[in-house]
Amino acid sequence: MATTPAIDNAHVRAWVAEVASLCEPDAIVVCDGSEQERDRLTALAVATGVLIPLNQEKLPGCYLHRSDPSDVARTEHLTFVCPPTADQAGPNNNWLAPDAAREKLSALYRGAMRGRTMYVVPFIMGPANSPFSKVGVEITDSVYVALNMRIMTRMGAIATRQLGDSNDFTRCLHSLGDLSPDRRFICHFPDSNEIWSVGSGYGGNALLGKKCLALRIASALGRKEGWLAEHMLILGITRPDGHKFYITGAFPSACGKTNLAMLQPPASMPGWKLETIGDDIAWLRPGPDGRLYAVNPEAGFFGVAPGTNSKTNGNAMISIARDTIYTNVALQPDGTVWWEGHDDEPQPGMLDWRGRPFDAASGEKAAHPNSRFTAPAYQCPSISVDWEKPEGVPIAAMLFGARRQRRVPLVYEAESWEHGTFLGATLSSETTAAATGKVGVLRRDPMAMQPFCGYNFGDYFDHWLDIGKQLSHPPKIFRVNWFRTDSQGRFLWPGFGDNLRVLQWILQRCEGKGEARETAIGLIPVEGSIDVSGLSLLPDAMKQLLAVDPAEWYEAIGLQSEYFEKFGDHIPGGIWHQHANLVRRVTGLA
Ligand code: OXD
Ligand code: MN
Repeated sequence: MATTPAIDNAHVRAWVAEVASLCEPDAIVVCDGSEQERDRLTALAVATGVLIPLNQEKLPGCYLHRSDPSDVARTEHLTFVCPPTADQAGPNNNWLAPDAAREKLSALYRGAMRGRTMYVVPFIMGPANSPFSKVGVEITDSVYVALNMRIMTRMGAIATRQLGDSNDFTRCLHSLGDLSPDRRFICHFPDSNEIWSVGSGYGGNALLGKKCLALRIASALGRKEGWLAEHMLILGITRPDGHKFYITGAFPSACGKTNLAMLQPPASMPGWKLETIGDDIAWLRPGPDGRLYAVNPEAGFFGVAPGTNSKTNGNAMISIARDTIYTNVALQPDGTVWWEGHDDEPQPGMLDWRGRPFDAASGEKAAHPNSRFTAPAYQCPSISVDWEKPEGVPIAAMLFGARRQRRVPLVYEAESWEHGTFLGATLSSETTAAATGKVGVLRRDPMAMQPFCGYNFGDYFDHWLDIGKQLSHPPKIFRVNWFRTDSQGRFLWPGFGDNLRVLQWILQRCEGKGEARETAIGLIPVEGSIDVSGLSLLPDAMKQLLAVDPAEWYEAIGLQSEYFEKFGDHIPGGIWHQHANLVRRVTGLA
């Protein structure tokens, strides 16, 4: 059996020894995050077929990984939150009693690392030395995970230093197990600050700093400590008049957060400057000045490849041109990569994401719809100078968006923090390929956190309301919907760079300017107050995009109360109060 290497922190050392005696690895490697280590692990991954080198002239430092075909997305039905009672996890989570979860997973971990190396990966979520930051240590038997964690977090010696001799770190245990979906579990123990994952090598299931720590565990920690962990991008916007704003946006997976976070102003809006702070997760805290401050806990992007091209996201294309790990994209004969929606035509003789010759006539996709790139954030041309500010950036506006063909207008504004919390709490979206299951089905996704909130949604809404009470200058809250279609299913709004036109109105509202009319659901832009000059929209598009149809909303209020009732008395009065307001306004009844 492997001997435990020298680890200064006694708590980490004891835990590593305990895991080693359970999992029985052949060797133990403690990661330091150095370039030499990256090169060594990469060479090993190539030698063992875990990574395929790409064309090093065209894509320097880039590699392709093909995952097991049954392991290509987050598996929400196999993801559990394990506080002492089911009520604490809430109906929004799968729950296992902590002891039962430990027993079940211990059996799967027993001897699981025989013949494998165990990597000990210390990491920081958040900028080093920020009061926002949290340290984790992931133990994994996947070299792919270790290499991805190096990109997605501040990994290695920097984290070991930050931890010092403290016992305050999230214990993240990961084993590929046998990759069988029947023996795949991702369990979170918020009370003991632990994550146990087995049976998957896929991003959100295996890179435990991301969804598991920075959202599920962090949301529960945030409730205890007075902050919020959210599934949000963070974007800096400087207007031509020099005013700088920061906004966040919560959107479900694969609904364009990365594109919005890296937005490039359209040619019609010269003089605007957009800066990326984060594309997936925001940690938010009330600041001493009564504003809400955000940091991005991650250090890289784990973005969806299909649909990414220089028109939809030119900054991403540059970010992923070097030192990037691609997962489940197609491989071209010249050693470059391809996916549906790529700039270039595919080369003949391409291999699909499983490594089989691609046959366009088969109707199958060349890249998996949830294929991904893992790229360091500093490679992004639009990365903000403020992205590692320890105190974070002050947020002027927060957006809640979803993929909705009907009912929900292009944009509307909440009347208050409480109303905005209600708009977030009532978010629902058509499902995407980011999780296993059917695509395009409408499901409720409060704050885009349905898969990621580590405790009862009712208590979470209450925590949101509490945070609002601590803010003398809260951000304004908006709902947006880039995905509304007309009766023939055509998108009414061009999206991408032109979303900046909507952001322009939002920023005006933040300054008490911009024209809005009161409606049953909130404040809607007056037609003409969003600048659409130069756009070739379908006739009547703006009218349809800004319409509020009481009959459609009548249907919504019934669905909302049915949903909230599932949470019993956990739903705070403020949310019911907002619901009652909506009912009154939609039905016209006093
Ligand atoms: C992600 C997701 O990977 O939301 O960011 O699935
Ligand atoms: Mn996400």
